[in-house]
Amino acid sequence: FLKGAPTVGIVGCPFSGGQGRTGVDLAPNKLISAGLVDQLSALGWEVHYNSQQKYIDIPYNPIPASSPAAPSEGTETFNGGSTSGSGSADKKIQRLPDEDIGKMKKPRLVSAVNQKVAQEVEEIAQKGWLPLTLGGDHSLAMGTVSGTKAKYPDACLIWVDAHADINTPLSTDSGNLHGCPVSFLLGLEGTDVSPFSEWLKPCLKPEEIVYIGLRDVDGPEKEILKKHGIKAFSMHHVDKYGIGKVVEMALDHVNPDRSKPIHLSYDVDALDPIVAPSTGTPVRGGLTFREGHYITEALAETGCLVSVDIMEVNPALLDPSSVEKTVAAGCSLARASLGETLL
Ligand code: HAR
Ligand code: MN
Ligand code: MN
Ligand code: MN
Repeated sequence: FLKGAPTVGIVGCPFSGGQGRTGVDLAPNKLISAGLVDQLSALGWEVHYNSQQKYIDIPYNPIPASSPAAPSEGTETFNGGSTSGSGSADKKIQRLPDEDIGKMKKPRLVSAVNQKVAQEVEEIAQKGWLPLTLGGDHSLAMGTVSGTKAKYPDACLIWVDAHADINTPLSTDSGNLHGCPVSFLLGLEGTDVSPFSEWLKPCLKPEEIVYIGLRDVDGPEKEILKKHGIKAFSMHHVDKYGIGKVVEMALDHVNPDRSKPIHLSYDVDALDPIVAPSTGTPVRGGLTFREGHYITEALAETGCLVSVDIMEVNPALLDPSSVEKTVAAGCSLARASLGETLL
């Protein structure tokens, strides 16, 4: 599906507004500092990397409401571009309040950021390049999958995660939109809501998604999965069949002839917390290092991967050695997805 010499466009998304903990916005810079660009070049990819300035003019406060620095009311000027490299970091921008809409937290910010991400991912995909999106929290998949689908309408989605992220604005308990991206992509009940509905069109059918790694799924999410007949391989299935068989069955479901483009959305909390401890919502009993990497290797082997997300690394959590492990896992998952061969 990709054109010309293999080229990857890295989309750094320093964004944490889809959940309540700061730090996940530091991940793109950490993954790049760990040497990801050179590592992918060494695999034979031409690598393009953006400047991460795309959120600079979004007029909503990216600081979590619980933070002492957050405005309590009205508007204020705020030093935008929290993780910018240089130059415009001191540009002052008006920040507007972003009140909850129903249960949804920071809906305007999440929507505006994802609209930009969708555009950037689509632009890269339209060139025949592979967008590699570095989150940031998993709400960003609203944008990444929309962008991929704009170029490849028949793309299927493989979602590797401890969580199903399929709550709707009606079913969510937490109100955190990183628990909801899949419901928006599917256009489930309650997702046709402003401001998302102004740009986010349902682009995914229930039979086009498959999950691997689930082990913390909310009650209402289980109902949704059942109601729409969505295929999911939980850790129970990984234990029962082994990861090799699970990936084969997952592909047989969404891509029986191995002929469709594949978008891989990888939440590092799918990995066991021993392997990837520095993440916002760790859940014990996850994928081993090898199981986690096998998935990416097997998908690379299909030659159908057209878009990859590496999400939810949070370098602000736990001790330096945990952070290093988690960042290294993020980098190696990206390399394996882009065809790093073991032998
Ligand atoms: N299901 C819970 C909620 O909706 C927690 C989900 C999110 N955690 C993630 N996403 N890291 O995969 O809030
Ligand atoms: Mn997730
Ligand atoms: Mn998760
Ligand atoms: Mn939960």
